[in-house]
Amino acid sequence: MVGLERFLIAFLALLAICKTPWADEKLLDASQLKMFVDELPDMPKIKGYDVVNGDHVPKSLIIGMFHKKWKFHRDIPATPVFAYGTSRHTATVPGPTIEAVHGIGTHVSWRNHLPSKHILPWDPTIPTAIPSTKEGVPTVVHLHGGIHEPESDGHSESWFTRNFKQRGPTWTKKKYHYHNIQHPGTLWYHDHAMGLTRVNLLAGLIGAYVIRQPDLEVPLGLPYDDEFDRPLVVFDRGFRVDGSIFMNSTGNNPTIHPQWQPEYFGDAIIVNGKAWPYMIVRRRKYRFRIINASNARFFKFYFTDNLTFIHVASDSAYHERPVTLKEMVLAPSEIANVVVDFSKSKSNSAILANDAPYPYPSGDPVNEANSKVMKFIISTHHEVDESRIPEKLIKYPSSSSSDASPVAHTRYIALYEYTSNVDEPTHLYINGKPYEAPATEMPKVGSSEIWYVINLTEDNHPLHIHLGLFVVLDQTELAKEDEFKDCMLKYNDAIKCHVSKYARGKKVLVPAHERGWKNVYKMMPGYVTKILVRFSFIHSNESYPFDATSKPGYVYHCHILDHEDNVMMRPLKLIA
Ligand SMILES: [Cu+2]
Repeated sequence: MVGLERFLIAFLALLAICKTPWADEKLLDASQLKMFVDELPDMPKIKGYDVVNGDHVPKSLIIGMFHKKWKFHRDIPATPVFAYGTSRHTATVPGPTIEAVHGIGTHVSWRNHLPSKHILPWDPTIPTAIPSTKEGVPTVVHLHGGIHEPESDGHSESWFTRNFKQRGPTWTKKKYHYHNIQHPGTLWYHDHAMGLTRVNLLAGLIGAYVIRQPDLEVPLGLPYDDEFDRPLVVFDRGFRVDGSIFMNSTGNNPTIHPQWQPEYFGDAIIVNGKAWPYMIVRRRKYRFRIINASNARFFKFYFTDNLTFIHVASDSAYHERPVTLKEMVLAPSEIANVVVDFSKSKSNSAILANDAPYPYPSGDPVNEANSKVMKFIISTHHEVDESRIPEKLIKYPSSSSSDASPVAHTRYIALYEYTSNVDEPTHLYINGKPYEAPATEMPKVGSSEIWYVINLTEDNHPLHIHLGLFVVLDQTELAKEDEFKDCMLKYNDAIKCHVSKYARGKKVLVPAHERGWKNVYKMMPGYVTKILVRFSFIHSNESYPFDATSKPGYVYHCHILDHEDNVMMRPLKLIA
């Protein structure tokens, strides 16, 4: 036996030596990193307005994209990133938080200072922004949740490279105009360049944007100042031992798409630019604006002790009433605005944890690394907390189907995934159409529509609509899904395939905290999700003060960035 053991040890040692050239020895094992060693940073704040004689007035900002290094963790060497900031020196990952005021316009000149080559591998075989000179990194900024003109919406083909040297086919202007006349709430800005969104965000082009309306919000009594009202931008990343971001360079179907893979996941969970940070908090209420800025990872957040989330707003809009939750699922790009009352904690620390399988909902269970998000270290000192949770928040007109304006149009939006002969995904389409096919969704400015989103894939897709907000009405399982799918693959026509005959399965109630206005929602696999979409302001029902019908128009898409890039995205053209 001793001989056999010795043989086994020698064999395993040999295997370990031989293994290194095949395995990517340069990958950093996230489970080896110590958690909660970096303090949670607060990103720099930039005011999107000026104050003149006590009045708020519009402001012009210049924000650049810079190539620099960023420390994600005490023990990870500095990582090459692309970062937003007012200078290379002050640029951060995520970028600065822009604070706007309701009614006061913010103008931003987004400037590309990026190098001639990307820091991450990308795939020219999917529809991609490629400069004619093949030099430079195409970028274009989208303000997610913003209600503004098409020229400032960051259309995927309005990209530009360093110093605007190369410009995409729909590029129109250098300075974007954000009206900020919509309801107050949390938004975020991020890159949206055609076919490069997944790599540009992975590189770091992400930031929070808050629209405040103090006359409406201060009376609510919620935590509202810099110290107790904090954005938490959360995403997952993989690293190499040299500190660089790991992104695969070989696709699942390398002969079809050399690099593209259907979902990106990393094991390190980053909050405000630090892996598993800690935050020292006082024994009182804090408000967190949690933005899931991951490419593909869903989070099911919960606390490891008795703490709860008091959910006050979803995506960009408040709900009518607060909802107390033990756990909440956030898809990529979804935002939860929650209050956490640390005075309710029975201990001196709490861990914000995650339990969402990846891909969601039927992928791998979480592991030791990606099941933790951050740690709160709670002061033992009891204090008087003046902030409160009001019984009622903000009620917007038309937040349910019954009191909505008449529905102008009903649409069927089918989500498809296609696979190769080795059963690996090759691409995903909406309504069986490539992005370049002429616009088929052409809502009227000021109208409401009902969309039935039919998910014929095995994954949950967070569908995001630019410009419009929507209310999720219900989710109904498809009975005999295979039969229906066969018909859809043949005719690609939900009415011809009698969708109403199949959408008769289990009904899933929309959770209370997700019944308000949203700009992105989780479309369950094998279900039909019915949404009411509104193309006017939700707080006033008024139409837009800009021409929403102008070029280059808007888009709607899946917010799993790897899906969006290949190409679960369609044009959205508003008409008068
Ligand atoms: Cu998707």
